[in-house]
Amino acid sequence: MDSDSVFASVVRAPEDPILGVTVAYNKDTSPNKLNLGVGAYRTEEGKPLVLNVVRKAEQHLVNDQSQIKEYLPIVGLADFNKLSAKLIFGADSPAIQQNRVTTVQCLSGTGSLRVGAEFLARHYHQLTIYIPTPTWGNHPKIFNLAGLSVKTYRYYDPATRGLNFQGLLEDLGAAPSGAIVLLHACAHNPTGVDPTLEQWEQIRQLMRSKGLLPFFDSAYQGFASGNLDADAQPVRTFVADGGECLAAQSYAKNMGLYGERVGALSIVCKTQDVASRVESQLKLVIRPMYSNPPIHGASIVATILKDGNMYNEWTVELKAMADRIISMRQQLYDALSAKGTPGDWSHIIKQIGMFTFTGLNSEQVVFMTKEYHIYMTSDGRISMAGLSSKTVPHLTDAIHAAVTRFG
Ligand code: PLA
Repeated sequence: MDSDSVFASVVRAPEDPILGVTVAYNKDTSPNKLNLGVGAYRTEEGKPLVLNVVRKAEQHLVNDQSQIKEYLPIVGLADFNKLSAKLIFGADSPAIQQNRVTTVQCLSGTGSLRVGAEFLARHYHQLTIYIPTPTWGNHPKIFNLAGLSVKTYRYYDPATRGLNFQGLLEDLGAAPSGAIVLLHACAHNPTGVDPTLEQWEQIRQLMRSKGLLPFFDSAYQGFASGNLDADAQPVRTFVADGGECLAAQSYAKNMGLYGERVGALSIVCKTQDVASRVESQLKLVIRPMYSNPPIHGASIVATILKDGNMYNEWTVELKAMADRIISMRQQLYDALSAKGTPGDWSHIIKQIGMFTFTGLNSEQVVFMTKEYHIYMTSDGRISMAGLSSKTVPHLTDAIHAAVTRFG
């Protein structure tokens, strides 16, 4: 009997708003079903992709008898950490050369955000973090659980389907001095709307003048433009001014290492001495949480990043993924235009990165899932990486029917 259980009063929790979409998709038996929920790259054939260069690195690791399975240090694989900092801050970054960056290997982007947030909750004087509206749904949960208090700043303007730059400047301008600000480094999720470099420069000046602390979430480096350096440019301008910041990196998307859970947290400090004390405290955050990070994924990344040929091969494969997404944007836009679907759909080709924030409302989303077996998050976000030339017509029909019916 249920009532005999000591857990009898546990109520059923709702599915996760993003990962729950995949759960629902998996239960659907329709041959036409299409999962545009989670941001996971698919090939033109709709299949998950393991990069050739990743296979190569794994082969290399398997053949290398010196590879062992000992515990890593609490901060992770040293090579991986160094190379990850170089990847985001640039090979010639003065902050790296001056040894004032500490980088610790964490459990992908999520784990890096969580470790960074717990460190801030313990050691930073301002416990408020500002996140954009909207943002990735896990952000407020991660920061709240780490002990930070979450406030929002305006970001997206539904009327223009672009950036509410004025609102952003007003809200950050009104934030208390020293507050933490979460910034999507590129390819903003879910909106696909990024500031221009000129706007980034204004944001940087405002934040530095008020002493706001930037915390970059870099989950899509290389996925916005297809170029790793171009996508890291906003972060690099914040480091170039000599100020401090945090950055959480994920290799889930750009190396397709989703399930390996490989990422890094870097904290750029004013001096080498501060950086080394910060690192000593990061170890105290990590040790009781999961002790030390897993070795395999980080070894794959380090193998690729330190070998010139493999690195180049990676950039080519990464660009191919970014290009396929960009071509999906064009194909979907062209198909909706050809069909004469009511409304302006130009945001599909203007937005950047993995997602299109379609503007479809929750009623239209429910309809498309029920009638067309197309799965997406209820805010109308679709993963362009889940689309292919073959499925564009089906999605076009569904959007057309949804906006005609519930316009
Ligand atoms: N930050 C942002 C902005 C993200 O979009 C995601 C993943 C992460 C961090 C964390 O990724 P990681 O821990 O796997 O490195 N967002 C996905 C998946 C792709 C998810 O929700 O977990 C999404 O569909 O939004």
